[in-house]
Amino acid sequence: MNRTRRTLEEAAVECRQYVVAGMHCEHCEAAVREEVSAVAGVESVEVDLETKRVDVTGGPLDDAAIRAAIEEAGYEAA
Ligand SMILES: [Cu+2]
Repeated sequence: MNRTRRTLEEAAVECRQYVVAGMHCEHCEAAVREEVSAVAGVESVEVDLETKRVDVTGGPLDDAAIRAAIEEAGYEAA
């Protein structure tokens, strides 16, 4: 067990939250998930259709690239 290394790895993980108002069904969710998942650094994408929230985890995360990916899927991130 190497505690120091583990701590550094955990510190590199960040989570960003977006609200994507146009999502209304599983097709929308899949489209956003697919585009955002393809962004460098992204490890997981959680979509909540009810609250229109998209939680992106990974690191380092590029906010502009994630927003561009959401737009690429046909939606707009707030
Ligand atoms: Cu839809």
